[in-house]
Amino acid sequence: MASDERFVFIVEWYDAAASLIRTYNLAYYPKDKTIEMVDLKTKKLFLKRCEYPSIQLNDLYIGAIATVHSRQLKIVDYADLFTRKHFESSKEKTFAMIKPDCYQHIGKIIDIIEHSGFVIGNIRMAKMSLANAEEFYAEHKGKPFFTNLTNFICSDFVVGMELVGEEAIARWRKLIGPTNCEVARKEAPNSIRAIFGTEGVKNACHGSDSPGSASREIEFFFGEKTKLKPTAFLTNCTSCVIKPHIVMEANVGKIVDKILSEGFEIS
Ligand code: 3AN
Repeated sequence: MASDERFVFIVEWYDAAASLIRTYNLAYYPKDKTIEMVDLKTKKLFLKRCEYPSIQLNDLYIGAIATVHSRQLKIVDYADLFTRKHFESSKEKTFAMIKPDCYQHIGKIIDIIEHSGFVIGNIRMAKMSLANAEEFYAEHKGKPFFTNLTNFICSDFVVGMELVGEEAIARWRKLIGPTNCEVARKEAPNSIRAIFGTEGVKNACHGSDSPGSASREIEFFFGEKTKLKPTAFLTNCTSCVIKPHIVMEANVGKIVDKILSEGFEIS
């Protein structure tokens, strides 16, 4: 690693007091794990180069939120060609979905994801309507399993995730295994579908099959125009906040699993 190597991103911070969005360059120096910020409007140093252990290289990608001194900074772009080349060659996004048959295993599946080199860039629960499910699986319209599949997908909660990592699309598909769970149990016994799936339709998880599908499916779930409704019951509930160190230590799945195995529902 070159001693002066640094990755620079353009980040935005919404300054509520002034009601405006401020933009900065956020530089990360891998050698000594330090960061530095420059205000893009005034061109002045905003944060002197310093150690900032809660930000690691894995946390830096387009769309991520980096919290620096209580400011939530949204990473919106690369600030130089070196950074763009480095990140675009290695990082990819995919869309993963835990299907209704695996509600009870959400924590276990998140745990597998956390320990397989992915960053969970975004996650939400959804209860699809039939129209949502038919739109999501539009490419399968007319196939013999389409009605079964769409009825099943809207039968209960699903969890959608944007996964970020090297070759995320291919790696997530390998991790979930063959479509048919019986085939998965024979050919890829450690895959998620082999372990948690039942048959063809009830096969535990979904994974995008191409960069185009990944963008479309991420937009479908997380885009501003998403048609998916919030799922929170808001009655007889409590709120659980999983703190950042748990995310960094890849222990979110274990906590979710504990919550579900204690008999709580997550809405
Ligand atoms: P995959 O999810 O493995 O990429 P696709 O995209 O061919 O598979 O199919 C989408 C979903 O449709 C599958 N996850 C599965 O739930 C269902 N499906 C696909 N093929 C069959 C089949 N032959 N019988 C029943 N369900 C199927």
